[in-house]
Amino acid sequence: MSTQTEQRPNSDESSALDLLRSGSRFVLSGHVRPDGDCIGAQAALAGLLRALGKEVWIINPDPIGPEFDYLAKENQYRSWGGGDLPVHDVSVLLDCSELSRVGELGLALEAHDSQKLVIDHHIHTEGEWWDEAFVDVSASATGLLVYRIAQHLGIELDPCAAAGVFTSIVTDTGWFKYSNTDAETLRVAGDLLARGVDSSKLFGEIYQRRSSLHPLETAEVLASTEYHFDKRLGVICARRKEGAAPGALDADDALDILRSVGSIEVVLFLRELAGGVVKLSARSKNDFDVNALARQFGGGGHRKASGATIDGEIDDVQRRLVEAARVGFGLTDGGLS
Ligand SMILES: [Mn+2]
Repeated sequence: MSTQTEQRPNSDESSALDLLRSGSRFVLSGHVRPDGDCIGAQAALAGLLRALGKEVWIINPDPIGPEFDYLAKENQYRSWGGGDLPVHDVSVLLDCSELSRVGELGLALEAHDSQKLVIDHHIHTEGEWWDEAFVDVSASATGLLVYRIAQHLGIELDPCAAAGVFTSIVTDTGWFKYSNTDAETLRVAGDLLARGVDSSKLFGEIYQRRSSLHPLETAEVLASTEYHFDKRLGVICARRKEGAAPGALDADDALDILRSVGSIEVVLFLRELAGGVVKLSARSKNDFDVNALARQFGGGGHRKASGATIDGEIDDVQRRLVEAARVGFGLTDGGLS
């Protein structure tokens, strides 16, 4: 009843598989503010490593969101606050291949004498600091790569690991809406349902347990919408409120509504964080390359979905982003706005 992986592992992938087989103590990590793909892929890899009799720690730069707590029943997600890392011989970075996205934890992992493995689907531009890599930038989610790994290793995913892969896929494809939803994605999702994953239950867990403030916060940030360049670009700013706890605002919810506008090609979501830092989420509906846009601001990701953490005052960051988008659209200075 399993879906066979179409391809045999290439030589890089075979070396990565060998490291997973030969290691005994693993630290799994990921990027700052870990998302559903990162957390789901970690749950899946932790499950399959345990099935191989390995010891596993999951240590991220930040805690996981409460919407993913169903994956924490079988796994302990630690967030790193400094200090010694557990004794380990292999560290695995998932859904990220650039140490600059792992915060201080990245430096600690790099300094450790463990073997390094990355499992990722992002375009990377920084140097190759790892020993082994299982990377496919065409994969819809990192969790899909862990599914392929399980197939190559001949390991049956346990229920939590299967829920992890499903979580990765649905969060990175916008529940199968985005253009990264390919045939393999749907075949694997189908296989996971056949293994007992409850799609509707997981939808409820992830998207229907939010605070009563969620619709109000979403409405408030949507009211900040600014259009540029004949409404081809839409920009939303979520300003930080002094003394307010960080809300459960989901950038993709607001971006989805803005993306539904017919003329819109690119949407930018700017979230003001403490300490003069702005978090950018950028999405494109067509050929506009938001990875290239985010790269100019020290971030990156994919052609149609990217992000960056940018130092600066939010109005100034917004102005710089709109100017960069103007160039990205091929419009000259002083053109339509
Ligand atoms: Mn991902």
